[in-house]
Amino acid sequence: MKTDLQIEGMSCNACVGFVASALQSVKGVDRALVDLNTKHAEVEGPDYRVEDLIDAVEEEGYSAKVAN
Ligand SMILES: [Cu+2]
Repeated sequence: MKTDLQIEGMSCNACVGFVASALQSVKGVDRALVDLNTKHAEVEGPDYRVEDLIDAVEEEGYSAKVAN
């Protein structure tokens, strides 16, 4: 599956790193590409819960919603 998230609150590449590792640590996620300029994260993996993605981002202090 694949999910496009809109992320709010990122201001630099460190933020991108925090969000990317949070997303990658979610069970069932293979990879997460986070773009600072577009504020989007593209997540791919065989099986994960979208709510878990959003929770993981929020735990890092950012907010996320499904963009597609
Ligand atoms: Cu930052």
